[in-house]
Amino acid sequence: MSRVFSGIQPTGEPHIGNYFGAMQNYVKLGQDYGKNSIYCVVDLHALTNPNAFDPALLAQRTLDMAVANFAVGLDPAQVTFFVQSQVPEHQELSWVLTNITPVGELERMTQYKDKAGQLESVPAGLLMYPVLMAADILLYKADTVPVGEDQTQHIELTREIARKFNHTFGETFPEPRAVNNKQALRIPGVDGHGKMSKSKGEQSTIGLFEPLDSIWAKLRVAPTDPARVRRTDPGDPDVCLVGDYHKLFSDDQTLRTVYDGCRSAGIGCVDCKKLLMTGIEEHLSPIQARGEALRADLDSVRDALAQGTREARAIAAPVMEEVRSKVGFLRP
Ligand code: AQP
Repeated sequence: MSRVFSGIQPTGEPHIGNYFGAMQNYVKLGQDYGKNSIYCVVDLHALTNPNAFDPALLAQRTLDMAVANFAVGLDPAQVTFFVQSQVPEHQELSWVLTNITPVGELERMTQYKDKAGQLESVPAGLLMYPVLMAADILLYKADTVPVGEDQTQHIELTREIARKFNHTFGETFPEPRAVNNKQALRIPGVDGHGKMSKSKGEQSTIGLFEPLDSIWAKLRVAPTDPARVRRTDPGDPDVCLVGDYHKLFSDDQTLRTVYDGCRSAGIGCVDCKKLLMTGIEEHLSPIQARGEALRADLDSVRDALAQGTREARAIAAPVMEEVRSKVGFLRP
């Protein structure tokens, strides 16, 4: 049976990179796979970030992340949506997989090298992050994983871990494949410094629930094609993050206007950014309104998560039992 799995970290307000890179695909796949599309807020993963050591904040962000996913269109009655730490089988499978994963493979993961390079003391959990991610996916025998391009290497490793387990203990897991949104492989940060990322702070992100005036304040000063020194200089929208964002938010006609206008110097960067703001407002306003309605009824969000946990455990428990038997843990 074909299944979808993906997770999102409660490490801050979700941004348009998370939305176009992953969450939009959750909604699309949810329509086709129903309860076999399984999504979770990965709070265990969030602990690999030392900034998450604030118990009240972690719980709040976990709930906020559920709200965000429901606000963009995921229907908890249609899909399976839950919180990772409420299904303990994730950690149990992770431990088993840790023992068939070479440390060298983990040390060469790009995300590990990037994040570890910024820390004075590197938590072991950061190195183990991809093993826990493999456990998340394999626990549901998922074969389809909607993620941004930054996770492709981790999915490759998950495939290797599945192969190794199957080879060692007998055929058990499918080898999952990543599904990307080709338009949003790696959305750049609005500050112009690499990938948009929650952990880089608000200067990097356009938040899904960010007030429009705050988004405009960032966009107004966002770097554009450096070749456009004067208003009369032609530019290249393909090397401009505003051009990248237009591809996500603007209709075909606006896209043509700004692309042709930039190349011919017929439109200035400020006007180009104003047109982008119109698209952003059209996209984000309904999401923000749904978010507000959900926040006014958090009890129903909690109920939906509790139901999601029951549904997830109903799938995870027999798979974990199969793993325990295959590995040779004495059964009662
Ligand atoms: N800039 C991006 N462009 C496209 N996709 C992105 N994703 C994240 N940033 C971009 C995708 O969003 C999903 C959820 O991400 P995550 O929260 O689990 O972790 P992440 O990839 O590490 O995202 P962040 O925002 O950069 O979080 P922090 O800073 O907390 O680590 C994933 O599918 C990811 O690919």
